[in-house]
Amino acid sequence: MNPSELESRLHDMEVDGFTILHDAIDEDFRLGILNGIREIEEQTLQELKPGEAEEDSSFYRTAGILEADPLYWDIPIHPDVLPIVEGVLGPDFLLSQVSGIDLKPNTRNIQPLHPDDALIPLERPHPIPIGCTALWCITDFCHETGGTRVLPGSHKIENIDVPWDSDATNDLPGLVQPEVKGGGIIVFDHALFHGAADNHSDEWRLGVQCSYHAGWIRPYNNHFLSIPREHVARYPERLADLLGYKTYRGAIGTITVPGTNRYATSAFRPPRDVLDESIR
Ligand SMILES: O=C(O)CCC(=O)C(=O)O
Repeated sequence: MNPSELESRLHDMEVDGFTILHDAIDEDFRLGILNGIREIEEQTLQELKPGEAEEDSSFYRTAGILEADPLYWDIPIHPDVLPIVEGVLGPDFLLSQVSGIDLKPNTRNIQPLHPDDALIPLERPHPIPIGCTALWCITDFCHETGGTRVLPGSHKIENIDVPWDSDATNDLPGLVQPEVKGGGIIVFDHALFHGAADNHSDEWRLGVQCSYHAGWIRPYNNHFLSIPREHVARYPERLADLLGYKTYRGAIGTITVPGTNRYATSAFRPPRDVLDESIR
């Protein structure tokens, strides 16, 4: 990406809270991701729980894909995405999570508008960006297929004036649903209000959500690399918690393994599980 394009992309990120890279994914790579994630879905989809019907869920989430196949390693390091993310988050930003999100066809898949940093207890608007998502459109994203809706400029507002989970969010003035062909990438600030929409088409709509957060959102020491897990397994539980073997509110700091779940959940495990394994 040349410097003037980068400048214009960073201007979009600053003003609108998002930018769209059309035709950014090599076609063979796009097809590899499409077929690969569908294969993981087939192989790892969780069994229905007692009383649960397939119709109860509206999309599949496939987590842990970096460990599923080296094919996916190029997703977080896309050469056009990285400078945009660095321009927004600063140096040494980190990968937060990578997962597939596959919307079922002809289903009410609408997702409440939300910012991806909703769990971060900082007042909005944030003084500086906390994270960015690169949403890879593996199939076409548009009105028909349930393409992501975004509220331009909403990363800079204190809040939207309707409850996040109400249908009223669908009528917010200024809400747009950009048309992005399979092969495009939507990069947005985590504070931007956005959400998937109903897929009215006969095809599944696959995206890959690749999220990054600012490099300073971590402890000074890297305890996971500094202290062998087998040793931590003998530490007092409270100390292990402090080292990071406990999630933040059950959601931040989870373990992911390749796997597909229904709804919006992933194959997440709390980190304490690995300590139990170490003791066994
Ligand atoms: O798949 C989409 O269109 C958006 C997904 C999303 O925003 C989320 O799962 O947090």
